Amino acid sequence: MVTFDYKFFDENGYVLIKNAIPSLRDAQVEIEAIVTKAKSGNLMSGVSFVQYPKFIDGINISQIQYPWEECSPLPGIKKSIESTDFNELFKCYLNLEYSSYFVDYFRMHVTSKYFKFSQMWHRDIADKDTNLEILSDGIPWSLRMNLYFFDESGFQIIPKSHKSFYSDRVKEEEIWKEGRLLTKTNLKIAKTIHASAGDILIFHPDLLHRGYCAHKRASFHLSFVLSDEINIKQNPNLPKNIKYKPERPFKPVILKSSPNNIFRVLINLCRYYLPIPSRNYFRFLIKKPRYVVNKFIQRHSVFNRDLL
Ligand SMILES: O=C(O)CCC(=O)C(=O)O
Ligand SMILES: [Fe+2]
Repeated sequence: MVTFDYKFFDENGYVLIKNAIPSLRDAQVEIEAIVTKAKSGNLMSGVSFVQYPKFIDGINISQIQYPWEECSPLPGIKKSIESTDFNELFKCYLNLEYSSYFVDYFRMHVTSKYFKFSQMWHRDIADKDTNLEILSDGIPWSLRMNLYFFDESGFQIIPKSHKSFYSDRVKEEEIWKEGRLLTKTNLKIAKTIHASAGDILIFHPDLLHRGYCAHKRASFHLSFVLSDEINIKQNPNLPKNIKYKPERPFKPVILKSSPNNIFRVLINLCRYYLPIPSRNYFRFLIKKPRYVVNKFIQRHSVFNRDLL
C-alpha cells in the first residue's frame, strides 16, 4: 500500500479510503438479507428511530445493533473484512500504530428507500463540556469507522471540528443544547461524504457529524477502542482481524426504542409528507448563526434531497 498523506486526517479529523474492502458481492447479498429480516420484524436489535406505517416499506429500520449476534454466520462479510488490513490503514492514513485495539460497537446504519433520514448534528462524545479527547498532537484513544458495501452519500461532517482551535465550539453555543446541536439543518461548512462500495471512512469521535440520507443505504459502523489491556474470547463467526467486545452485550429482548403507537405513527407520516416548517426555521429567522443554512424543513421529510 502506498503511504498516504496522513496529515489529512490529523488536520481534518476524517479520511475516506477508497477501495479498501475487496470482494463485495457475497457481502452485499448478506447485508440485503439482514436488512430484509430486520424490516420484517425478525431481528430484535433492529431499531426504528421514527416509526411509519409498516405496510409502506416494512419497519422503518434506522440501526441494526447486533448483526453478528443475530445473523451469524455471515461468511461473505467476514471474508471481506478479513481481507482488510486495519493495522496498515491506521499506519498509512493516520500515521498511528496501536499495539492493540478492540471494537465495542459493530452495528449497521440503515435508511429506507421510502423514508429519508436526517439526524441532528452531534459529536460522539458525552456533551459539550467534555474535554477534547485529544488535541491535534495527541493520539486518539478511540476512532469511528464506516464500512461501505454499497455506494452511499448518507453522512456529513464538519472538517476540522475535532480540533481544540475550533473553539468555534463556543460560537456553536447558539445552536448547541444539552450537548447536541439541536438542529437538523444543513451547515455551510458541512461536507457530505460520497462513498463508493468498498470505501472506508475513518473519523475522529470528536468530529461534528450527522447521518443525512435521502436514499436506501446499509453500512457498517464500528467504534474502535484503542487500548492495551484486552482479553477477549473471540467468537469464531466474527472477522479474525477484529476483536469485538460490545459495550453492552446483546440480550435477546425487544428494544424499547421501537414503540408502536398508532397516533405517533400518523403524526410522523404527516410530518414526513407535509410542507410545514420546522420549529428551527422560525428560531433561525430571529437569530441565525452565519454557518447555518436555514432550511424550511429541518426533519425527516420527503422534501429532503441528497446534498452535494
Ligand atoms: O446514521 C448515521 O450514519 C450516523 C449515526 C451516528 O452518527 C451515530 O449513531 O452516532
Ligand atoms: Fe455519531
